[in-house]
Amino acid sequence: MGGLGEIRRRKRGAVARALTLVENEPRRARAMLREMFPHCGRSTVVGVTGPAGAGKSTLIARVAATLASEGMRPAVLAVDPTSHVTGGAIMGDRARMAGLDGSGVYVRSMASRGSRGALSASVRDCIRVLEYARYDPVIVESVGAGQTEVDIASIADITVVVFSPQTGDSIQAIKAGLTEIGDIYVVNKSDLAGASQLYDSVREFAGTGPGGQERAVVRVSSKRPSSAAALARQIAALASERRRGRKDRYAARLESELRDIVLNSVRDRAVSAMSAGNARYDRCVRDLRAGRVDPHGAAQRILGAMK
Ligand SMILES: Nc1nc2c(ncn2[C@@H]2O[C@H](COP(=O)(O)OP(=O)(O)OP(=O)(O)O)[C@@H](O)[C@H]2O)c(=O)[nH]1
Ligand SMILES: [Mg+2]
Repeated sequence: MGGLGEIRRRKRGAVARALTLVENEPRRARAMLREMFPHCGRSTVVGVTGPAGAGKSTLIARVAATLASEGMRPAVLAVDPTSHVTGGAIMGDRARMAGLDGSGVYVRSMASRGSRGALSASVRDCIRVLEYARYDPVIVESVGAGQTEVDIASIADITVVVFSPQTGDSIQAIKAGLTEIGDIYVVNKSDLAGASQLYDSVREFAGTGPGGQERAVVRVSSKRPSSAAALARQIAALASERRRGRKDRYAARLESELRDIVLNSVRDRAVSAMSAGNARYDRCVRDLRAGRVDPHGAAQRILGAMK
Protein backbone atom coordinates (compact mmCIF):
# COMPACT_ATOMS: atom_id res chain seq x y z
CA MET A 1 0.00 0.00 0.00
CA GLY A 2 2.67 2.51 1.06
CA GLY A 3 0.18 5.36 1.24
CA LEU A 4 -1.03 4.90 4.80
CA GLY A 5 1.54 7.27 6.27
CA GLU A 6 0.65 9.89 3.72
CA ILE A 7 -3.02 9.53 4.51
CA ARG A 8 -2.29 9.87 8.20
CA ARG A 9 -0.40 13.09 7.43
CA ARG A 10 -3.35 14.33 5.36
CA LYS A 11 -1.56 14.47 2.02
CA ARG A 12 -4.52 15.45 -0.09
CA GLY A 13 -3.68 13.25 -3.05
CA ALA A 14 -3.29 10.20 -0.82
CA VAL A 15 -6.55 10.88 1.00
CA ALA A 16 -8.34 11.36 -2.32
CA ARG A 17 -6.96 8.11 -3.73
CA ALA A 18 -8.00 6.18 -0.64
CA LEU A 19 -11.54 7.56 -0.86
CA THR A 20 -11.72 6.69 -4.55
CA LEU A 21 -10.62 3.15 -3.78
CA VAL A 22 -13.31 2.82 -1.11
CA GLU A 23 -15.96 4.16 -3.46
CA ASN A 24 -15.04 2.28 -6.61
CA GLU A 25 -13.38 -0.90 -5.43
CA PRO A 26 -14.74 -1.71 -1.98
CA ARG A 27 -13.30 -5.22 -1.97
CA ARG A 28 -9.79 -4.05 -2.73
CA ALA A 29 -10.17 -1.35 -0.06
CA ARG A 30 -10.73 -3.87 2.69
CA ALA A 31 -7.10 -4.53 3.56
CA MET A 32 -6.43 -0.81 3.88
CA LEU A 33 -9.54 -0.27 6.00
CA ARG A 34 -8.54 -3.14 8.27
CA GLU A 35 -5.26 -1.39 9.04
CA MET A 36 -7.02 1.89 9.66
CA PHE A 37 -9.67 0.45 11.93
CA PRO A 38 -7.75 0.49 15.26
CA HIS A 39 -7.12 4.22 14.79
CA CYS A 40 -10.75 5.09 14.07
CA GLY A 41 -13.68 6.06 16.27
CA ARG A 42 -12.09 9.19 17.68
CA SER A 43 -13.60 11.92 15.51
CA THR A 44 -17.05 13.37 15.94
CA VAL A 45 -19.28 12.59 12.97
CA VAL A 46 -21.79 15.35 12.26
CA GLY A 47 -24.62 14.39 9.91
CA VAL A 48 -26.35 17.24 8.10
CA THR A 49 -29.54 16.30 6.36
CA GLY A 50 -32.67 17.89 4.97
CA PRO A 51 -34.61 18.30 1.74
CA ALA A 52 -32.88 19.00 -1.58
CA GLY A 53 -31.97 22.64 -1.99
CA ALA A 54 -32.45 23.55 1.67
CA GLY A 55 -29.03 25.21 1.65
CA LYS A 56 -27.07 22.43 3.32
CA SER A 57 -23.86 22.76 1.29
CA THR A 58 -23.73 26.54 1.65
CA LEU A 59 -24.25 26.22 5.37
CA ILE A 60 -21.73 23.42 5.83
CA ALA A 61 -19.05 25.39 4.02
CA ARG A 62 -19.49 28.23 6.49
CA VAL A 63 -19.72 26.02 9.53
CA ALA A 64 -16.57 24.17 8.46
CA ALA A 65 -14.74 27.44 7.86
CA THR A 66 -15.61 28.64 11.36
CA LEU A 67 -14.53 25.38 12.95
CA ALA A 68 -11.24 25.50 11.04
CA SER A 69 -10.62 29.08 12.10
CA GLU A 70 -11.06 27.97 15.69
CA GLY A 71 -8.35 25.36 15.40
CA MET A 72 -10.34 22.26 14.44
CA ARG A 73 -9.68 20.16 11.38
CA PRO A 74 -13.00 19.49 9.71
CA ALA A 75 -13.60 17.38 6.64
CA VAL A 76 -16.80 17.38 4.61
CA LEU A 77 -18.24 14.37 2.82
CA ALA A 78 -21.16 15.32 0.59
CA VAL A 79 -23.34 12.45 -0.51
CA ASP A 80 -24.62 14.04 -3.61
CA PRO A 81 -27.63 12.54 -5.37
CA THR A 82 -27.33 14.95 -8.28
CA SER A 83 -23.68 14.43 -8.95
CA HIS A 84 -24.31 12.13 -11.88
CA VAL A 85 -25.65 15.22 -13.62
CA THR A 86 -23.01 17.66 -12.54
CA GLY A 87 -19.99 15.41 -12.33
CA GLY A 88 -19.81 15.75 -8.59
CA ALA A 89 -18.72 19.36 -8.72
CA ILE A 90 -21.47 20.90 -6.65
CA MET A 91 -19.92 20.75 -3.24
CA GLY A 92 -16.49 21.58 -4.62
CA ASP A 93 -17.80 24.70 -6.29
CA ARG A 94 -19.62 25.81 -3.21
CA ALA A 95 -16.58 25.21 -1.12
CA ARG A 96 -14.51 27.35 -3.40
CA MET A 97 -17.13 30.06 -3.40
CA ALA A 98 -17.25 30.07 0.36
CA GLY A 99 -13.50 30.52 0.44
CA LEU A 100 -12.67 27.14 1.89
CA ASP A 101 -9.74 26.69 -0.46
CA GLY A 102 -6.90 27.77 1.82
CA SER A 103 -8.63 26.77 5.04
CA GLY A 104 -7.37 23.20 5.36
CA VAL A 105 -10.94 21.88 5.23
CA TYR A 106 -11.06 18.73 3.15
CA VAL A 107 -14.14 18.51 0.90
CA ARG A 108 -15.23 15.49 -1.04
CA SER A 109 -18.38 14.65 -2.99
CA MET A 110 -19.49 11.10 -3.46
CA ALA A 111 -22.04 9.93 -5.96
CA SER A 112 -25.03 8.18 -4.48
CA ARG A 113 -25.22 5.39 -6.99
CA GLY A 114 -25.92 1.80 -6.22
CA SER A 115 -28.16 0.35 -3.58
CA ARG A 116 -28.86 2.12 -0.36
CA GLY A 117 -26.97 -0.54 1.54
CA ALA A 118 -23.90 -0.20 -0.66
CA LEU A 119 -24.02 3.56 -0.27
CA SER A 120 -24.23 3.40 3.52
CA ALA A 121 -21.27 1.04 3.59
CA SER A 122 -19.32 3.34 1.34
CA VAL A 123 -20.11 6.40 3.47
CA ARG A 124 -19.05 4.62 6.64
CA ASP A 125 -15.78 3.51 5.10
CA CYS A 126 -15.06 6.96 3.68
CA ILE A 127 -15.60 8.37 7.18
CA ARG A 128 -13.07 5.82 8.40
CA VAL A 129 -10.48 7.08 5.93
CA LEU A 130 -11.08 10.67 7.04
CA GLU A 131 -10.84 9.68 10.69
CA TYR A 132 -7.60 7.90 9.99
CA ALA A 133 -6.37 11.15 8.45
CA ARG A 134 -7.30 12.76 11.78
CA TYR A 135 -9.96 15.05 10.46
CA ASP A 136 -12.31 16.03 13.24
CA PRO A 137 -15.20 16.61 12.96
CA VAL A 138 -16.23 14.70 9.85
CA ILE A 139 -19.31 16.45 8.48
CA VAL A 140 -21.52 14.34 6.24
CA GLU A 141 -24.11 16.00 4.01
CA SER A 142 -26.97 13.88 2.72
CA VAL A 143 -30.39 14.57 1.31
CA GLY A 144 -32.94 13.45 3.84
CA ALA A 145 -35.83 12.39 1.68
CA GLY A 146 -36.41 9.80 -0.96
CA GLN A 147 -35.20 6.28 -1.58
CA THR A 148 -31.49 6.89 -1.85
CA GLU A 149 -31.29 8.49 1.54
CA VAL A 150 -28.60 7.29 3.88
CA ASP A 151 -29.68 6.53 7.41
CA ILE A 152 -27.54 9.38 8.63
CA ALA A 153 -28.64 9.33 12.25
CA SER A 154 -27.27 5.82 12.68
CA ILE A 155 -23.90 6.95 11.34
CA ALA A 156 -23.53 10.32 13.06
CA ASP A 157 -22.81 11.41 16.64
CA ILE A 158 -24.71 14.63 16.07
CA THR A 159 -27.49 15.07 13.53
CA VAL A 160 -28.39 18.49 12.17
CA VAL A 161 -31.64 18.74 10.19
CA VAL A 162 -31.92 21.68 7.81
CA PHE A 163 -35.19 23.13 6.52
CA SER A 164 -35.85 26.18 4.42
CA PRO A 165 -39.03 28.14 3.74
CA GLN A 166 -38.72 27.49 0.02
CA THR A 167 -39.04 23.77 0.06
CA GLY A 168 -42.48 23.66 1.67
CA ASP A 169 -41.06 21.13 4.01
CA SER A 170 -42.96 20.78 7.18
CA ILE A 171 -45.51 18.20 6.16
CA GLN A 172 -43.22 16.19 3.92
CA ALA A 173 -40.57 16.31 6.61
CA ILE A 174 -42.87 14.65 9.06
CA LYS A 175 -43.52 11.95 6.51
CA ALA A 176 -39.85 11.53 5.79
CA GLY A 177 -39.10 10.94 9.45
CA LEU A 178 -36.81 13.94 9.73
CA THR A 179 -38.61 15.14 12.81
CA GLU A 180 -37.29 12.35 14.98
CA ILE A 181 -33.62 12.34 14.26
CA GLY A 182 -32.30 15.85 14.81
CA ASP A 183 -30.18 17.05 17.70
CA ILE A 184 -30.22 20.52 16.20
CA TYR A 185 -32.86 21.83 13.80
CA VAL A 186 -31.95 24.64 11.45
CA VAL A 187 -34.44 26.97 9.84
CA ASN A 188 -32.21 28.01 6.99
CA LYS A 189 -32.63 30.91 4.55
CA SER A 190 -34.31 32.81 7.35
CA ASP A 191 -33.96 35.91 5.18
CA LEU A 192 -36.82 34.59 3.04
CA ALA A 193 -40.56 35.01 3.50
CA GLY A 194 -42.21 32.23 5.44
CA ALA A 195 -39.22 31.67 7.73
CA SER A 196 -41.00 32.61 10.94
CA GLN A 197 -43.97 30.31 10.26
CA LEU A 198 -41.54 27.53 9.48
CA TYR A 199 -39.69 28.30 12.70
CA ASP A 200 -42.91 27.97 14.68
CA SER A 201 -43.85 24.66 13.12
CA VAL A 202 -40.35 23.25 13.54
CA ARG A 203 -40.37 24.25 17.20
CA GLU A 204 -43.64 22.49 17.61
CA PHE A 205 -42.52 19.14 16.28
CA ALA A 206 -38.93 19.32 17.53
CA GLY A 207 -40.04 19.23 21.16
CA THR A 208 -37.82 17.20 23.42
CA GLY A 209 -35.46 14.41 22.54
CA PRO A 210 -35.45 10.84 23.88
CA GLY A 211 -33.29 11.90 26.82
CA GLY A 212 -35.79 14.61 27.74
CA GLN A 213 -33.52 17.46 26.68
CA GLU A 214 -34.90 20.33 24.58
CA ARG A 215 -33.92 20.09 20.96
CA ALA A 216 -32.34 23.25 19.66
CA VAL A 217 -34.02 25.12 16.81
CA VAL A 218 -31.87 27.82 15.25
CA ARG A 219 -32.42 30.37 12.52
CA VAL A 220 -29.64 30.75 10.00
CA SER A 221 -29.14 32.72 6.83
CA SER A 222 -26.25 32.95 4.41
CA LYS A 223 -26.94 36.68 4.43
CA ARG A 224 -25.94 36.72 8.10
CA PRO A 225 -22.52 35.04 8.44
CA SER A 226 -22.64 35.34 12.22
CA SER A 227 -25.62 32.95 12.29
CA ALA A 228 -23.63 30.12 10.71
CA ALA A 229 -20.71 30.86 13.02
CA ALA A 230 -23.06 30.60 16.00
CA LEU A 231 -24.31 27.25 14.72
CA ALA A 232 -20.72 26.06 14.34
CA ARG A 233 -20.06 26.91 17.99
CA GLN A 234 -23.22 25.13 19.04
CA ILE A 235 -22.12 22.01 17.17
CA ALA A 236 -18.65 22.20 18.73
CA ALA A 237 -20.17 22.56 22.20
CA LEU A 238 -22.45 19.58 21.67
CA ALA A 239 -19.50 17.57 20.35
CA SER A 240 -17.47 18.19 23.48
CA GLU A 241 -20.48 17.54 25.68
CA ARG A 242 -20.92 14.17 23.98
CA ARG A 243 -17.28 13.20 24.17
CA ARG A 244 -18.02 11.33 27.37
CA GLY A 245 -20.50 8.86 25.92
CA ARG A 246 -18.62 8.41 22.70
CA LYS A 247 -17.13 4.98 23.34
CA ASP A 248 -20.55 3.45 23.93
CA ARG A 249 -22.06 5.23 20.98
CA TYR A 250 -19.23 4.13 18.75
CA ALA A 251 -19.64 0.53 19.90
CA ALA A 252 -23.38 0.69 19.14
CA ARG A 253 -22.61 2.15 15.74
CA LEU A 254 -20.17 -0.63 14.93
CA GLU A 255 -22.79 -3.18 15.87
CA SER A 256 -25.34 -1.55 13.63
CA GLU A 257 -22.78 -1.49 10.82
CA LEU A 258 -22.15 -5.20 11.32
CA ARG A 259 -25.85 -5.93 11.10
CA ASP A 260 -26.15 -3.83 7.96
CA ILE A 261 -23.25 -5.58 6.27
CA VAL A 262 -24.66 -9.02 7.01
CA LEU A 263 -28.24 -8.12 6.08
CA ASN A 264 -27.17 -6.42 2.86
CA SER A 265 -24.99 -9.27 1.83
CA VAL A 266 -27.80 -11.78 2.45
CA ARG A 267 -30.11 -9.51 0.50
CA ASP A 268 -27.68 -9.23 -2.41
CA ARG A 269 -27.34 -13.00 -2.52
CA ALA A 270 -31.09 -13.41 -2.48
CA VAL A 271 -31.55 -10.90 -5.26
CA SER A 272 -29.00 -12.67 -7.42
CA ALA A 273 -30.52 -16.08 -6.64
CA MET A 274 -33.86 -14.73 -7.86
CA SER A 275 -32.74 -12.94 -10.97
CA ALA A 276 -34.26 -13.95 -14.25
CA GLY A 277 -31.75 -16.03 -16.14
CA ASN A 278 -30.74 -17.91 -13.02
CA ALA A 279 -31.55 -21.44 -14.15
CA ARG A 280 -32.73 -22.71 -10.77
CA TYR A 281 -34.94 -19.68 -10.29
CA ASP A 282 -36.45 -19.90 -13.75
CA ARG A 283 -37.23 -23.57 -13.16
CA CYS A 284 -38.84 -22.73 -9.81
CA VAL A 285 -41.05 -20.11 -11.41
CA ARG A 286 -42.09 -22.53 -14.17
CA ASP A 287 -42.98 -25.18 -11.62
CA LEU A 288 -44.87 -22.66 -9.54
CA ARG A 289 -46.90 -21.50 -12.53
CA ALA A 290 -47.66 -25.04 -13.55
CA GLY A 291 -48.84 -25.82 -10.02
CA ARG A 292 -46.12 -28.41 -9.43
CA VAL A 293 -44.92 -26.59 -6.33
CA ASP A 294 -46.50 -24.09 -3.93
CA PRO A 295 -44.83 -20.75 -3.07
CA HIS A 296 -43.45 -22.07 0.23
CA GLY A 297 -41.93 -25.07 -1.47
CA ALA A 298 -40.44 -22.89 -4.21
CA ALA A 299 -38.98 -20.53 -1.62
CA GLN A 300 -37.39 -23.45 0.23
CA ARG A 301 -35.66 -24.56 -2.94
CA ILE A 302 -34.19 -21.13 -3.56
CA LEU A 303 -33.18 -20.63 0.06
CA GLY A 304 -31.60 -24.07 0.11
CA ALA A 305 -29.48 -23.18 -2.88
CA MET A 306 -28.29 -19.92 -1.33
CA LYS A 307 -26.29 -21.44 1.50
N1 LIG B 1 -31.89 33.37 0.20
C1 LIG B 1 -31.04 32.45 0.59
N2 LIG B 1 -30.58 31.55 -0.30
C2 LIG B 1 -29.70 30.60 0.13
C3 LIG B 1 -29.29 30.53 1.48
N3 LIG B 1 -28.43 29.48 1.62
C4 LIG B 1 -28.34 28.92 0.41
N4 LIG B 1 -29.11 29.58 -0.50
C5 LIG B 1 -29.26 29.24 -1.93
O1 LIG B 1 -30.03 28.05 -2.03
C6 LIG B 1 -29.59 27.25 -3.15
C7 LIG B 1 -29.30 25.84 -2.70
O2 LIG B 1 -28.18 25.88 -1.83
P1 LIG B 1 -27.32 24.59 -1.52
O3 LIG B 1 -26.37 24.98 -0.44
O4 LIG B 1 -26.76 24.00 -2.76
O5 LIG B 1 -28.42 23.62 -0.96
P2 LIG B 1 -28.29 22.05 -0.64
O6 LIG B 1 -29.28 21.76 0.43
O7 LIG B 1 -26.89 21.69 -0.38
O8 LIG B 1 -28.76 21.43 -1.99
P3 LIG B 1 -28.65 19.87 -2.44
O9 LIG B 1 -27.30 19.38 -2.02
O10 LIG B 1 -28.81 19.92 -3.93
O11 LIG B 1 -29.77 19.16 -1.75
C8 LIG B 1 -28.40 27.98 -3.72
O12 LIG B 1 -28.81 28.71 -4.84
C9 LIG B 1 -27.95 28.89 -2.60
O13 LIG B 1 -27.32 30.05 -3.07
C10 LIG B 1 -29.79 31.51 2.40
O14 LIG B 1 -29.49 31.55 3.59
N5 LIG B 1 -30.67 32.44 1.89
MG1 LIG C 1 -25.69 20.16 -1.28
